[in-house]
Amino acid sequence: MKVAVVGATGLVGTKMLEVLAERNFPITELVPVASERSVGKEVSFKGKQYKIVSMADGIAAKPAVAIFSAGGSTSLEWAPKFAEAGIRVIDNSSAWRMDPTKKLVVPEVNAEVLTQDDFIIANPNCSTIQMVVALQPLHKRYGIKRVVVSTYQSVTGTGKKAVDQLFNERKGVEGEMAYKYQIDLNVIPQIDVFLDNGYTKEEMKMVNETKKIMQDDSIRVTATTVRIPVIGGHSESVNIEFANDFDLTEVRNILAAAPGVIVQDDIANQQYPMPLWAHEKDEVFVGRLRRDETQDNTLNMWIVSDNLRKGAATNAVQIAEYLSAKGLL
Ligand code: 2RA
Repeated sequence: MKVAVVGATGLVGTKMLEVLAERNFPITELVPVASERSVGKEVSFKGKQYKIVSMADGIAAKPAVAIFSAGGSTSLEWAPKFAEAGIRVIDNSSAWRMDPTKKLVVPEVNAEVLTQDDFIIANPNCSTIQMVVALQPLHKRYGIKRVVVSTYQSVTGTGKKAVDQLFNERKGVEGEMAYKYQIDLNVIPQIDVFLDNGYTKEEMKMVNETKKIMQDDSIRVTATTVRIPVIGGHSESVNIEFANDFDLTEVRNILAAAPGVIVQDDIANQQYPMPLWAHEKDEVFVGRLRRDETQDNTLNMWIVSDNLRKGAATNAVQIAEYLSAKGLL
């Protein structure tokens, strides 16, 4: 099958190529697509070199699927053109996520919503993906009323410029700033722009996308998203109020059996999820499971996942795998 990767030179695009190769996605030909300034350059995939092509040539190549990670404005302009040519688009930007006519998919949670009519499919925000993978099995069993989440997000979520800023600062070297402030030895309680309600766009993505993916507008979510000087993945402290009481051992067993989840929860041996261990893995790691002793039916947990993988590239490839398995590619 011909597969296009649009934005093939970015952090996520590069990770998409890695994941497609690792998971042996049935590719007969790769069509790397990027902006005009990258056309003609080459990317390596499974030991072969492929020349980067323009958007128009990407469409002309007629891939079965195009996985986009090229920013919202590029996706708004080009995803419809790929779709009109009969190419299914899986888009990693926020452009289509809250469009009521588009599906927002985390395969472990709601893959069943996908149909043959879906030609532009939205990949959720990284911080949302890792949270709903852990929330869904517990929602099914106990019913979630409210979620309070604080995130500790890797600079890789911003992109290469932010990673460079962190390591330049660490080396004491002047360089381009991805953030308004120093990030090394600091945390920045702002991801994306502020909205009229005092929340950031990132925080409202977690609020709104969670409801759409879990198909339950009754779930109340409030979020504080924070950038930290880490590269291995995003971490989240999550407080969940259920409609019903729960048994902690049962919670641990439900999570251990949940698709895409690995429980790392052995405080006697100081075993808990960390970006250090989650980096370059595809699972969502859950630990620090404990009852919130200040409120009935309420659980605290800690969730870590590699935001470039399950938070972006791997989730997108898993959507493509689902489409392929259903004969839709
Ligand atoms: C971030 N979740 O971490 C956003 C976009 N990747 O910056």
